[in-house]
Amino acid sequence: MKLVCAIVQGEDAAACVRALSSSGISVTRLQSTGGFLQQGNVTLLTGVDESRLDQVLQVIRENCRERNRYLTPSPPMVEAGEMFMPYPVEVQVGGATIFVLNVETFQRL
Ligand code: 2BA
Repeated sequence: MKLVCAIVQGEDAAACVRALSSSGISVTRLQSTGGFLQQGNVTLLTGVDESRLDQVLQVIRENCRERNRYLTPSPPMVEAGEMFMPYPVEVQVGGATIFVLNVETFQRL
């Protein structure tokens, strides 16, 4: 068995969960926050038999897309009379960041 941890953008999460559930794949949705942008994202946890791993990855691929986000740098210390123009920096956030882990044991009590 494999555990798929997929970090996806909030906008894609609902469609992704719907598509997984309607394919008969169990999924848990956790609210999370990206360390770099400090913006909300969603972590999906899915435990599946290895034979369905490709299907899970395909569903995620079909429902998540890349977007550009903007990060406004925080102002540095400036001397009196100096000015800081905080130009936003463009960052590409991927469709999904996916980790696939081997599951040692799986129990439903
Ligand atoms: P964030 O950490 O908020 O990162 C958002 C996007 O900012 C990243 O998109 C990447 O394009 C950029 N970025 C991240 N760290 C950077 C840095 N130190 N310098 C410059 N640019 C940086 P993605 O790579 O698609 O990642 C989307 C989200 O997936 C991340 O949100 C984070 O929550 C998660 N993630 C990505 N890689 C991870 C990893 N190795 N371990 C754990 N979580 C990860």
